Amino acid sequence: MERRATRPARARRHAARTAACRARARPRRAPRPRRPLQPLTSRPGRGQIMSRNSTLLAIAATIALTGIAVAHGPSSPAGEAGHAGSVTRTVEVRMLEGDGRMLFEPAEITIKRGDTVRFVVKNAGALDHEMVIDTLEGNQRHKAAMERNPDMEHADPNAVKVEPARTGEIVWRFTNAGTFEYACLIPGHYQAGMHGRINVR
Ligand SMILES: [Cu+2]
Repeated sequence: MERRATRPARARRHAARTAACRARARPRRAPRPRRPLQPLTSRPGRGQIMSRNSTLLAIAATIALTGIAVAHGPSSPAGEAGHAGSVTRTVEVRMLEGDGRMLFEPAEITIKRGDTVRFVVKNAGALDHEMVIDTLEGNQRHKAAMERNPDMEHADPNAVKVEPARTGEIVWRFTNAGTFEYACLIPGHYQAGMHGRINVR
């Protein structure tokens, strides 16, 4: 009985701690399972079994949500938050719009594994844009979440939102070789062309 009450609560607290992207953890909370009626005999009735199943479902749903939040934390296969004092390279990136397209310039960057890169991100367009560094799959998942929840705010070290005519920064350390992506996940922008490749070798 105690497990039932404390486990989802603990998972939620964990999600709150690890998820810089709070908006994602908030909206879909697993329904609180209804307490079974006091049984008249010691044998579990049908209602009690059903209730136990819904409790397990609720716990599974909470764990699934927490898993998403953890994947969104400061460290990912794409790397980890870098320290400003350890920057080994600076890369300038521009955000642009025009001819019905939105894009990053350059659209591809090659980086040496282990480098800590300071991205200086200038918004040369007329709209707000963001740059999110992640795996391709991570960005797709995140993009889908933002389509469901467009007001999502980020405080993640792998992302920066930049207003028109402003400059933002990301300091990121690339710990793994592979192909990663920087993308603007504001609904519609990725589809308009706003994504680029990062090759880490
Ligand atoms: Cu954008």
